[in-house]
Amino acid sequence: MKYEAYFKTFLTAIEKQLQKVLPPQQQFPPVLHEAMRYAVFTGGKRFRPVLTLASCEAAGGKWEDALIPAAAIELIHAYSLVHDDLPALDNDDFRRGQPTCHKRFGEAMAILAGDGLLNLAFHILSLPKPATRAIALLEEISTAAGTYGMIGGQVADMTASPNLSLPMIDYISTHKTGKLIKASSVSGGIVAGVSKKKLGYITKYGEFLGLAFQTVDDLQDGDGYLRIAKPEEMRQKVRDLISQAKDQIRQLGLKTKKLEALADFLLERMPKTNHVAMDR
Ligand code: GRG
Repeated sequence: MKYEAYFKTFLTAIEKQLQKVLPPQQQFPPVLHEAMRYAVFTGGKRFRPVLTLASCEAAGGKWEDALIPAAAIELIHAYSLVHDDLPALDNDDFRRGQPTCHKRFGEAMAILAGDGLLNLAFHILSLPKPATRAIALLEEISTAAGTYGMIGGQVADMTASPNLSLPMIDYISTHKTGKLIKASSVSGGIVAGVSKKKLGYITKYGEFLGLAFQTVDDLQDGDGYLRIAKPEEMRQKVRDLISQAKDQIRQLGLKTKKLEALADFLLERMPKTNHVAMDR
């Protein structure tokens, strides 16, 4: 079964939640909200929020209770893409087959739309009850998105020497991409109120999955690990990471099928042939 069909219920609920939390397009000042909505609703697999809902369910919670952190993480992901595409960073004209946010709305508006998305994410994260749950989510997600996570990884990537070492690529991959994916999984566990031991399995699952996600991206782009390793080595690394992720999650012993399927969908996305620029 295809990803979209398998996760149809989750994907529909995530779209509904995102529609609910984003200001309506007509809300003053309308251009800002149009740009924010453009960044969120022009495609995207919703991998991270699906992971949050599936993790909550696997941890014994009601997945509907995890819709707020799921939406918040997707808002943060959308902001990171808007800012990453800016001329000062990657300078990309297209994202998901459409003009990037700054190409459509101008640079200043794209910066502000990204800021709006990030702040909206933390606003909605303050809402879950009891307040201790909101605080745990805020701590996990702000750490993953900030200096100790995505931003740190992005800066390490920008400032690394061209002769990247393995520890540096590990740092970049686990921080730029891995931490937010780990936080997506952990947030589901937090909402379910899972034990410390079980949260440990969910955390490890998220870490393995996050690194596999970035390595698949490297195989698609011929970048990152592919700068120092052969594609077949990296394909084997992805298979190992997926298998380690599944080993962790099976120890939860509850409804783990969706998390296992999510790991398998990632494996299916791995290119079977070498990236042209990196063929060796
Ligand atoms: C500029 C604040 C800031 C952060 C930059 C995450 C990031 C850090 C930059 C995005 C660029 C990038 C390609 C990162 C690698 C992670 C990755 C593969 C992102 C794409 O995620 P998908 O595949 O995208 O989930 P969709 O379109 O499905 O939402």
